[in-house]
Amino acid sequence: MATRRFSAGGDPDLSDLYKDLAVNDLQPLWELSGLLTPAPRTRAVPYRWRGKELRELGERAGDLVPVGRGGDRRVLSLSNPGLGGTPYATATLWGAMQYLGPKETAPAHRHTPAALRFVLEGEGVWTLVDGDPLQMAADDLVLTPSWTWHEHHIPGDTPMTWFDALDLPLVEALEAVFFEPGQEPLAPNTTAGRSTSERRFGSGPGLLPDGASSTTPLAHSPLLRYCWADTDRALSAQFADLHGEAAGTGHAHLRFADPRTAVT
Ligand code: 1HN
Repeated sequence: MATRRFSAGGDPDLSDLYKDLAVNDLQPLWELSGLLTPAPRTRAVPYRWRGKELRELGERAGDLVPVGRGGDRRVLSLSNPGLGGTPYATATLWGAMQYLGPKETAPAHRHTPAALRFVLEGEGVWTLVDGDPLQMAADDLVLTPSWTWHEHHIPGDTPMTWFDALDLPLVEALEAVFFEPGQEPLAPNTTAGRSTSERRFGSGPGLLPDGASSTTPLAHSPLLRYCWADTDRALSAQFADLHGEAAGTGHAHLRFADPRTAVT
């Protein structure tokens, strides 16, 4: 019997009923409150984690904690003070700072939560996503869709930091988390060329390989790296063009979209 007992207010018949309900793992809706609220209850609070501290603490972890089997990643998760000690930035999103040092490799694995990464500083990391090597440089956006194999490499001498966002809390709430470790990683100093993903789908606006329609059976964008040079150029062009109301706001706005469908 795992259910709550409810007060019958001195009515012996009702008390019997409530006892039997509890024995049968049932709960009376008329005694429950707070299930349906007029508006969503949000537990996460607005909070700021400062980049300076994140970077310093990441570096210290880099000196003390190896990357390898076990944690697999040297990651500091943003733990929202409103969420009672869970390692989550919000009720549905994981946010974290990842630090990888010179000549290090974070081994291959895959999981159902999807990840996106914004590179904060450095260059020279490449991430292998389902066998496709994506270079990561400052301000790039890199996607690691659900259940794709991924591993990170720094063949050179410069450490790198990037921001990881995953839908892990949401997938966990759906009881749909699966994780699988991969093969042993390639040699740490292996370098990589340009990704197939970018060669095929990153040629420019409106340019797609013939036959790559929205019906291509891929549940995620086939473009896995949105490099900052492209984003910067598009933002600058839009900014230069602002007129009327938009000029007053001074904001250029872009959406990262699946190039096949222009849907996020
Ligand atoms: C993960 O796989 C990475 O691959 C980073 O870099 C952060 C946080 C929770 C679960 C898996 C990565 C992660 C993660």
